[in-house]
Amino acid sequence: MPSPESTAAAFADVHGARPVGVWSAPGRVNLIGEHTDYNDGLVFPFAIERRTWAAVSPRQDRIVSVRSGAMPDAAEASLDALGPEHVDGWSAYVFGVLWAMGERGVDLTGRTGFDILLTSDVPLGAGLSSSAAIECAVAQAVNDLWELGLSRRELIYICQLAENGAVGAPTGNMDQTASLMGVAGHGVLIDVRAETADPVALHFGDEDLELLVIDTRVHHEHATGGYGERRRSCEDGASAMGVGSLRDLTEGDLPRAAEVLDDVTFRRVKHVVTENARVARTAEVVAKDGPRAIGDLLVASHASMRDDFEISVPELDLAVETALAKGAIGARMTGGGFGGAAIALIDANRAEEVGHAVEQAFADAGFTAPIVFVVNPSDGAHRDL
Ligand code: GAF
Repeated sequence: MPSPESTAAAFADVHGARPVGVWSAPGRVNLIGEHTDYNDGLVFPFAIERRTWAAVSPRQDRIVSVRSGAMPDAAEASLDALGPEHVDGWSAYVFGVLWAMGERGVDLTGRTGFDILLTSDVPLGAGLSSSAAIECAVAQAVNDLWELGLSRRELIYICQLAENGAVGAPTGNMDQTASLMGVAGHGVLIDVRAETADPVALHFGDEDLELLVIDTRVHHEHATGGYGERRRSCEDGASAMGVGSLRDLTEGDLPRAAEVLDDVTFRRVKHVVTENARVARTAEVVAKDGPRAIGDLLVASHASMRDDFEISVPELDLAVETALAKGAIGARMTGGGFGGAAIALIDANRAEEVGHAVEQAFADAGFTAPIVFVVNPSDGAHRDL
């Protein structure tokens, strides 16, 4: 597993000197609130202990040179040519952040570039925001090195713009918010419209609970495919209902929505409206009655994504059903869908049994073996060395 020190050592091996600093940012799990962020809604993720580290030193010229432990060849771009038309591939996450800084008003003229080396233990394509972890680690590093003094809120928007504009994935900003605002032991209750991100204690450990991630290894891409299509359905639904965004609707509007909208658009809208209500309820319940009381909300969220938003896949459904059958308090798919991971909230002493049961169920169904691991709510982006 990489660490700040191993990342600095890898940098020194390549560049012949230690980096001036190492920064890191985490992946995230979303506890509840899916496809609500780009609808101005409510989301309740937490940062996980799996992180991306960025070892960085300034250069004398205008080149940004990026190496990753996974891909040893350096990718290079000039600070004069960082836009989406100049960069592609995984390094777009890095160059995209610098481009987005320029788009949001950071003056890039007269600045010098960097050498960056990245390491990570956030699994790729598992729906745990490996991309946001890269963006946020780099944004934090550049903010410090160039002494920009940008707020975490501004870094969220910069990293979201990198994802939308440079990588081309039409996402909201849940992932970047969780990665930048995470607090150990807490979920981050995000109200996208109000631009707030408040820590809420989760108390999993105090209640002898663990949060299992079941990575189905069905890979998903948000730059292509169903994610953008779902987003357009939400925008069409809001417009047909005469509101600026689905955040303006409540469950009381659903009977009218059923009359106004076609069946598919109605079910997309229903998911988002009911999911916002479930997020608000989850935050209330976890604070008042503790995490054991949120199971039904997690289960209802999964059903809504499976039946109304239609973003689950058989592997995610099987992971959820098996975990629940083995006594999980709640379980649901997490992230954008069409693959990726499910989560299960479970008594710590049953976690291993549940993991084995899911592996067996996948083998019986002829699915690729899943990867099952525990995650803990962790701190957001920071400087390590
Ligand atoms: C992905 C996106 F990046 C987020 O912005 C969010 O929309 C999520 O899917 C679905 O809730 O992680």
